[in-house]
Amino acid sequence: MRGSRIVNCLCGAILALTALAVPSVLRAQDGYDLWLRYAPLDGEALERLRRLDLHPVASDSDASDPTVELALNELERGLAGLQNAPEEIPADGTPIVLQCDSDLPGPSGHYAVQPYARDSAQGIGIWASEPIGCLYGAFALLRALAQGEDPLTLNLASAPAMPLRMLNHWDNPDGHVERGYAGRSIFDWWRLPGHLDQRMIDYARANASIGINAVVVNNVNARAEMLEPRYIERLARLADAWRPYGIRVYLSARFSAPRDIGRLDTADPLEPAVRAWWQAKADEIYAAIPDFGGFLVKANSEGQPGPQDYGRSHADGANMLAEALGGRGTVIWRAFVYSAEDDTDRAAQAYAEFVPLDGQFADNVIVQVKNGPIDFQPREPFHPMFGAMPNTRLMLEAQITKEYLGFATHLAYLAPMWEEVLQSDTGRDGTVAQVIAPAGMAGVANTGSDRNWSGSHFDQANWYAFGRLAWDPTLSSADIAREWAAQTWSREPATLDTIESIMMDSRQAVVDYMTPLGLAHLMGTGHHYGPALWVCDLARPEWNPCYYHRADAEGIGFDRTATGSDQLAQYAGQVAARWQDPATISDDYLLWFHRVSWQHTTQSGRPLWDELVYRYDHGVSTVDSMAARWASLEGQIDARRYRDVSEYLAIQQAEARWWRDASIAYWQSINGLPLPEGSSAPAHSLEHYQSLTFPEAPGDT
Ligand code: GCV
Repeated sequence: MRGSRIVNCLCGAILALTALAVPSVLRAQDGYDLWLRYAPLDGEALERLRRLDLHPVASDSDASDPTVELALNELERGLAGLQNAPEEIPADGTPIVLQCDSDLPGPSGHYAVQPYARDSAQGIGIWASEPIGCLYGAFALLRALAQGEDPLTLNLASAPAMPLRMLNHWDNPDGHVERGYAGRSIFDWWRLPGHLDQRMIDYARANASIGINAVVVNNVNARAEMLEPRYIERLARLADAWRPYGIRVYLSARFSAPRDIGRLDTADPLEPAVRAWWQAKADEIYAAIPDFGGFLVKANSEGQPGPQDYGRSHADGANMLAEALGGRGTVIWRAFVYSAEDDTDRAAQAYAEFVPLDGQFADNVIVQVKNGPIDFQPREPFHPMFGAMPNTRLMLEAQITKEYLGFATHLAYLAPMWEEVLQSDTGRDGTVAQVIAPAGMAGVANTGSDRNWSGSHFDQANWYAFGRLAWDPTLSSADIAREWAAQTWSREPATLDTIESIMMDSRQAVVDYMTPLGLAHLMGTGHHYGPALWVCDLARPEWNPCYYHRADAEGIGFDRTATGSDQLAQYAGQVAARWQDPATISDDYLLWFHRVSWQHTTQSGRPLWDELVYRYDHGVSTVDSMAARWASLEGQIDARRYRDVSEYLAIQQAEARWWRDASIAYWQSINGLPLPEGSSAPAHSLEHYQSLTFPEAPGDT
């Protein structure tokens, strides 16, 4: 032990010399370490930490627990990084005492991190009532230290706001990721269970650091074979590896599995043989994975099988699976449904199908509802199901991967969008955050085999922010941005100001150059890359951009009031009242709920057509300004990541212009209006934009 410490000290000395040559903030980074870099502190924060000479210790009763061991290791690793020192435990100094079986009251995962003084000794305490709370507390302490905070003034008592903080991977067993923009799947089913890739550990650690505690490993467009013994065996290896990080595994289950792999001739949920099949399947899974979380199901949606194939309801289907799991797990049943046969407004269909079933779902069923009623658009009003099913646990589904926001090459920080939804008052049962508190939040993951995990350095912030908001939906998106940036990029206040400002402007910029004023779903068919506003002839009406914008020579927008689809009536009265009148509704939702003339006066005072063009121009100029702000950071951050982001921003600048020009060219072909004074004409003809094809676009189904 003594010998190895000496070696460590020598390594540390070499490291320290290297550090003298290159300031820590400029050391080469490839993004793999995410927000867990623990980059060396400097100045007073470093002095303070060195003076305190912190060292973690666990109480005797906790010491042998694997999760507590992870917490101790993480603290050592973090403290070493922050102090640019070797990873060794000092003999004395100030202890960080982990007490993980305390009687601190609170929900699973809660912790308190505070300094204490006992007799003449001082220390930092991490108190929790179970080991996972200690691990979360350790990460919280390191997060604070990484931002330069003084450990002796910390008071970090915290508890998760909701029990399930979940990632949904749309990863297929062959390694393709549906709507994935970061390479191939991180799950290496081919080499599992024999080989567990280190990435699986690094992934679990990253998730634990932001409180994520549940992972669905496969696509909701599920393959039945994921339920076969060979996959259960592989999943068990992952479950074993992730258990100490507090993560439970879930599977997307294909509803027709009893037929597909079970040799039954039906998957009717009321058929005894089908129920017995699922019961046996659940028992088989629990024999291998005692803490298996449960099933996520996409049923009777976009061609997936479901109970309606047999004339049964969503509740019949969900309750059958719930019975098979029993008290051991949860069925998460998705409410993302819209039907080819149903010609009512797509935005109204999920509510119409699910709200009448309120109270019919078993206790261990959660209904998972997308943030808005269409499909992860750059901006949607909150889904009207939130607050409308008081007797059903509802979970929010957000999309971390940016299917409709420019993929990984556009910088769009999504926390402001999620904050907007979470803070929306449903007018019935509190805010969306309050409605989902008994259940949780799921995020469609943006991870992949790319070295930087998320396809771009800034998309890591969306993974991070998702976890932080699921833990505490009252956090502000700006605070999360700064906290993430300080751990990921630099602690320099001016640099942080710039990065925070870029992030906070980014999502609205995307809304402005893609789908301003409440427009939606104008993206290219299938892959959803780039503008395709002119597509009007696809087989299913609601697959066409024309279905959503409804533009003609007179006007534009989707009338969802009583004179139109009346979908607005699905919201509580006070909410509907806010959006009812085209003269007073926020411009953000104008064309979502109303069809108005091109001359309609918007909240800005400008006529609609002028405002639309203004928004496009504003989106483009915001991206230009984001790129300029980023350029001002050259030399303030490491060269490789600086260049990666610069190149992506250049792509985004070009594509923002493309969106603006193609959209304006199309609208002009419909309304024949001249551009407002000062606005430049599109660079190309409409025919040019219409002729573009993208067979290489990633992430398609
Ligand atoms: C997994 C959208 C996406 C699909 C996705 C679907 C869903 O329609 O384009 O790729 O399928 O949502 O959420 O089920």
